[in-house]
Amino acid sequence: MFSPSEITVHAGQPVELKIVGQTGVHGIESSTLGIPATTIMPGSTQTVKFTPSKAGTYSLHCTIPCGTDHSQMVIVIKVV
Ligand SMILES: [Cu+2]
Repeated sequence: MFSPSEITVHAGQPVELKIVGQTGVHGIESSTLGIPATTIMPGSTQTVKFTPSKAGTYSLHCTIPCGTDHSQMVIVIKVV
């Protein structure tokens, strides 16, 4: 699961997201938001930098099939 499962960022402002892998291998990607395909390994920290351009609510699904909870592994990024 992504924790927190929802974040709010500002359009036009660079965002630096630090993602800490706990268990399992997960992924995040959004061409709309400019988030490159990123794999998060357990025990590692990935830094993802992007600058959202358009306001909106974006649901990002984990890009790697990671187990029974995979279908619910979503992070909502609100761009305001
Ligand atoms: Cu996952």
